[in-house]
Amino acid sequence: MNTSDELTEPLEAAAAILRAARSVVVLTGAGISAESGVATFRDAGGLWEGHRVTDVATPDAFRRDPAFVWRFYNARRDNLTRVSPNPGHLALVAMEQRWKSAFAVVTQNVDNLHRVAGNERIHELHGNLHRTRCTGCGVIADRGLEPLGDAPMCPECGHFLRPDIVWFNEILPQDVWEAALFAVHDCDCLIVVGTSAVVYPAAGLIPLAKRKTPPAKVIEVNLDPTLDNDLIDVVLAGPSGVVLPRLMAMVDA
Ligand code: BV8
Ligand code: ZN
Repeated sequence: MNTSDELTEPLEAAAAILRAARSVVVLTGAGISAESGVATFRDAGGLWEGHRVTDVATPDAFRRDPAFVWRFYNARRDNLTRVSPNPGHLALVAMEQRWKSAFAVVTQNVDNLHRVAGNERIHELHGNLHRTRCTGCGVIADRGLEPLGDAPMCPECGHFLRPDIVWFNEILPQDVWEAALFAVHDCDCLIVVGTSAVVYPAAGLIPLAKRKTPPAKVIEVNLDPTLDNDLIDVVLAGPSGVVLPRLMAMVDA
């Protein structure tokens, strides 16, 4: 029984935008994985509450104490062995099935949950906890979630391995960034899910979507919406694991 509530009206507006959309991009942040049991960064109890960014998420931190940084990332990799995609992730798979090659996920997340859920066109702006990168020869390896210890070495050249994660003050992988820019330039609807939108250049994709010609319609899905409303056409306030499935159900209703 479809009880109408305070979300019904904005959901209907968002569903109408999606029905008219030729191409859709979804920009996701840690909030989409919160209901799977993956800690966000800036919420209460978030990752940045227990750790200083400068101790665990910068190149200097790794140079200073690689074992300490590996312990931080291994704890998050270990947590991923116990989590799975939630209905919010699965709604994005349904979107990709509907819009096919005119759909892309651009994610800031490094938890691999969009891939596990079944999305294929995924642009991972900040890397992936499943991958290591060698500080010597640069080889990138998918190591899944196997335990790596706090000083993994490259089997090819013997140098230290690092997580294949973009740390602060590091540039994003250029091919991924360009693909994300292209997707947002081409979209006529951008859905922003579960991000505080404070980290650049990822957050810059939102004003880009609004300022390009023709501008895209922008929908924000957030438990605690914060984006300034001249960028956002429709705000869907609620947990993405509830909101996104309801949105997709309305699009095809
Ligand atoms: C670069 C990897 C330059 C680590 C990450 C001053 C001003 C502006 C910019 C800067 C500045 N000083 C420095 C900069 C640049 C800096 C930056 O943007 N800093 C900000 C913080 C001030 N950016 C960089 O350094 C980038 N590189 O600029 O390089 C350069 C150029 C040329 C040559 C050399 C260098 C690199 C940025 C990448 C950093 N790496 N992650 C790791 O993951 O371990 S960023 C980190 O934050 C994560 O990737 C995360 O994805 C990202 C954003 O966080 P969110 O995903 O938004 O998560 P958050 O917790 O913040 O928010 C959660 C949201 O979900 C909330 O809104 C909440 O309400 C909502 N929510 C919660 N539950 C739910 C929910 N929503 C729906 N449903 C729910 N259930
Ligand atoms: Zn190597």
